Amino acid sequence: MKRTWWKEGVVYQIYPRSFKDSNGDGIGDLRGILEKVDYIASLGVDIVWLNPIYESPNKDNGYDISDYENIMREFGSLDDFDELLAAFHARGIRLVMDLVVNHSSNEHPWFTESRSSRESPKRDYYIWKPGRNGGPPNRWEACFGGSAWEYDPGTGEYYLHLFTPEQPELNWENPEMRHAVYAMMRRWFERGVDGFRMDVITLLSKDPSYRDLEPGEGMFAPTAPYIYGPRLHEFIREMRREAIDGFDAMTVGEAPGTTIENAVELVGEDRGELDMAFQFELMGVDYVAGDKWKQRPIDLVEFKTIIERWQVGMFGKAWNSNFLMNHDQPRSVSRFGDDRRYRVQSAKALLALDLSLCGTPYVYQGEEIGMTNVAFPSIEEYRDIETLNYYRRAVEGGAAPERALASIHYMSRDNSRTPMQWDASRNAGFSGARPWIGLNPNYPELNVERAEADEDSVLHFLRRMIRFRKDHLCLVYGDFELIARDDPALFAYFRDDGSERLLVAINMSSGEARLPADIADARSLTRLALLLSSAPRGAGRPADALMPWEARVYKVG
Ligand code: TEU
Ligand code: CA
Repeated sequence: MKRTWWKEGVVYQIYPRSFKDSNGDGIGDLRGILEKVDYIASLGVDIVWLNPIYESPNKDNGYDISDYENIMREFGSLDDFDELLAAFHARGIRLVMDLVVNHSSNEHPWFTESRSSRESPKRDYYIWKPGRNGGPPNRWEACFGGSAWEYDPGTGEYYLHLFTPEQPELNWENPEMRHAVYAMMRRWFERGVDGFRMDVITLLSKDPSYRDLEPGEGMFAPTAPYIYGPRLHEFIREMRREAIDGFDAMTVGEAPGTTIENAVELVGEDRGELDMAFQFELMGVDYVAGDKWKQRPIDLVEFKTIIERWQVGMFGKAWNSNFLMNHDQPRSVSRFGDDRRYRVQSAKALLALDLSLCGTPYVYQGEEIGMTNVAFPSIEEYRDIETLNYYRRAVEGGAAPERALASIHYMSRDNSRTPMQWDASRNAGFSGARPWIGLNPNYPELNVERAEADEDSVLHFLRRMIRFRKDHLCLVYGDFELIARDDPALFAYFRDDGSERLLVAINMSSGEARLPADIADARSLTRLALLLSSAPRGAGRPADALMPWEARVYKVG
């Protein structure tokens, strides 16, 4: 496969609202990020992805955009943006923005015009339909609860919204609307932006039948009538031709409903569509029947098998994105690690995993210091619309509040949205004012300043692991061969690019894990040269037994 910067780069995802507040209003902003640009560069990352920073009423924290070409007032100005972009570029860091064009805000002028009358020239920028039998046009449900259709008394029709009612779906069947989006994208590229992460990009094309879901067909099932619709690839190819070609750009599609089969089309090398995609199979590993609010214990063999399927299934055909959390997911160390007895060790193990797979690794703000889930004692401290809607529906449906809250403690998106923990000062050094959302109470001992001072911290290990990955491009481009498949604790695999062969061995448990006997025998152990271990320097450790959550990389042969 072609070699390029967005394959070899490591991405750091910043959720601006919670990263750093520079003007004391309790809300993170662009100048706050500017204050931390040297810290970001010190991680060794190459690309920063910013969650949406455009003008928005913030019903869904910026994923409801009312002006695609202006900066959200609370985050700063276009001048601040230009200064931040220049600061990143001066440090060799590229900037990827969040493109949210499956839907806009209901306060976008396009929607105001569209809903003004059935004859409005912008009516067809959105998806309007008459009711059926006195109710919505069909039985589609919105991701955040309730019907996906909102009745507009002004014009006597319903409009479609697959998220909140304040996020009306844009109508991608309308070429004028599409070309307005492409022109906007080109202007961001001309401003110097290096790429886009594309929100729910697999929803752009809907099945013209608008058929109801089949019984048991999940909201984000690959077959859902609003996922991978008949014109999706046509629209994406048109977007690439009209808005992306000609720029040295990176595109990553957030792709609900993606399987390996359809991913190879969406992001296949030379397909002329997207460069890579976020798949959600791994993020559903602890869901029960597709429901994120009903959790089951994670089975490591299943976890390993999902990763193996994507590593092998995409190899040589399409490029993977590897992530263990983002702003929609719980904190990785709490979900996949052991944030009580082995927080530091397991946070390192998870970063070692993310940074030793084939594909572009994504590290989310705070993951570099092993930030954990937060368990706010009451629903009043939560902010995320998805969480608040779930709690209300659950309690109205008869669930005990503490039961609903327990699910929220495990899975709420707010787990990843509490303020970045910079130091032990007030508000963790995030803001001089009361932050828009509560802090994780563990910030006095879990923060960047403390981590900088501890050579065995997650932070220093992340820097080591990123450097190691750059020194061993076998981890970027090499193939993937899983071993010890049924081992319930050990996650071990070979990576080989023809010029180097490495063995990655990670103890994904709080107990002991052993290298497989055939690997650990004296002969083969002598053929293994230990290049890296996440265990504290100088910690004595037996050759074939890994300490709890220890990650090792060996050179083979
Ligand atoms: O998320 C889309 C999506 O799939 C989410 O519904 C996600 O799976 C869910 O929140 C997990 O519980 C994107 C953005 O990442 C998310 O922040 C937005 O809320 C959503 O689209 C609507 O724009
Ligand atoms: Ca601020």
